[in-house]
Amino acid sequence: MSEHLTLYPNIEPFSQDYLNADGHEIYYEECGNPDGKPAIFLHGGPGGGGGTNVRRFFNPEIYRIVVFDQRGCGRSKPHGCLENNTTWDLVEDIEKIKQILKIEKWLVFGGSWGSTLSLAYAQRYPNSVSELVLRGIFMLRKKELDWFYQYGASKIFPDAWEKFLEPIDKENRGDLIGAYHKIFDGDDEQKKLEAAVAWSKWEASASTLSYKPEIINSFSNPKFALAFALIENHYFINEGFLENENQLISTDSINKIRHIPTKIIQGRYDIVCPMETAWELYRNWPEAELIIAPSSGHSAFEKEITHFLVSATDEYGKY
Ligand code: STX
Repeated sequence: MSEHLTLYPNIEPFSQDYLNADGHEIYYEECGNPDGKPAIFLHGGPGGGGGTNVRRFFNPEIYRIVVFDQRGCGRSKPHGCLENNTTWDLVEDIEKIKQILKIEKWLVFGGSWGSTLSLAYAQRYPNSVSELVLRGIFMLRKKELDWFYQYGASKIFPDAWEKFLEPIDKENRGDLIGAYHKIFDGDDEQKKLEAAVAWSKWEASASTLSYKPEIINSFSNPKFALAFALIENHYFINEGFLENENQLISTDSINKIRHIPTKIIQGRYDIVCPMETAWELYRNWPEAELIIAPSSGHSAFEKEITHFLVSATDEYGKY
């Protein structure tokens, strides 16, 4: 690709507020054109937070861009709170924010865990969704968790993997998500923090095709790492709070959203969420468009991936 589309310039929100629900204060903001086409950005992790760069995937003159920080992370409070924090709580939060903002339908944009949550939301509220832009597909099935947290990705990033193993005693390494959970659920705050940073750095190390120390550093920030690691681990231990692990990909579920214009954007060399999952989704949903970024990893900020994401919102911005 010779010319890449890049992120739109940074902009400030024109509104910011909190949704109060079940003891959580859930941050949300609007950016761009108040009269524009509504879109919501669903961040990854779970526990990653939205941040200020994700607005930039949308043309601010065309879109009314909504970003929210899922329960317990980013600018939402209490930070790291796992109570009343499930996939279906988040799905209800999204629908409530939509109602508060008097939006009828919106484009739903999500990568990684954001793609999981986008599917869960669209299948629960298909009439709320005008289009889907999904990246780095993750469906939280056992084989996907095993690949990244037990055996698989370890072969490609053995150096980073060694550091991920460090907080866990040798005899407990047969179930790493479980072993991390024991630490996160315990009382040793120092150990918890060290483990959270190790957990978070592992994911950062594998997220980009080439080595990006600045990304690894930002994931090491203790405040970020604690919410990110605790929330991810909580969702994984609970198998995403899904009825069964094929809930999001089953034909019955896809039938509910088959008619929604959808683009699936996937890095060929995504090590966090390998392309097999995107392929299986597309196999069950041929009406969706699958776009493979041929020389990219997982991150939305990989050059090609950013190009395809911006190109997708530009195209859907015409309708
Ligand atoms: N978690 C993948 C995921 O959703 C298994 C994810 N990875 N990194 C992120 O999200 C952030 C960039 C949002 C931190």
